[in-house]
Amino acid sequence: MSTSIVSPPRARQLPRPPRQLPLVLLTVGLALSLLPTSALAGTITGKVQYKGRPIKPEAVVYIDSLNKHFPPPSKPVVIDQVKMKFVPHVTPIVVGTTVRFLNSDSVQHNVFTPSKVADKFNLGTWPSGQSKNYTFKRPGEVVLLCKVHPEMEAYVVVLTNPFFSTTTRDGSFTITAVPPGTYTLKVWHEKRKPATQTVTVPASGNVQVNFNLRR
Ligand SMILES: [Cu+2]
Repeated sequence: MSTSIVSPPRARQLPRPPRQLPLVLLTVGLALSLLPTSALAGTITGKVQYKGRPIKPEAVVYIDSLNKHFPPPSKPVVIDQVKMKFVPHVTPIVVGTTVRFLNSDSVQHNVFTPSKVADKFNLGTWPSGQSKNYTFKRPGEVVLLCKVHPEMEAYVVVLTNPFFSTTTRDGSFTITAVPPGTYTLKVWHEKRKPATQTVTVPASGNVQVNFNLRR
């Protein structure tokens, strides 16, 4: 008895999915057509080499300038001090980003900079497990030093937009979600001269750019 009551609605429901499919396709098509063009984005990949070998230590590859304001991330970027080293050694950030400087060593560390673009800050000296914040307000290269350990050195590269990448051990980099267009792509390295190339990013897909630094 119960099966005879349940069965008819099931039978009626079966043909529905094929009928709904054109409506779904129409909705997806409409949604895609309403997306702003900035939703289209390509990827820049490549390698940075020095005298034919992967660049060491890491370089930063970035789009030089875009006439647009990019808000900094809402959460701080972390630079740690581990085994007497700043980690990471090179940190690219967008203007306005707050960096949280940690100390994970058992000894005390200090963080200061002689760089004017970061107001020659000195955050003081603090023990293991504590941290201090600094917000980088102007673009440029900032060297990080520790008064307790003169051999400690690292870099923050403050950029005007988030389209940047740090090179990996094999010298390769990937900059994702880049709006299509023609840009000036630059390489920053602590010891080598800056390099520049013009790059045209497609609406989707990949463009490859390789750098071979010489000095
Ligand atoms: Cu130190």
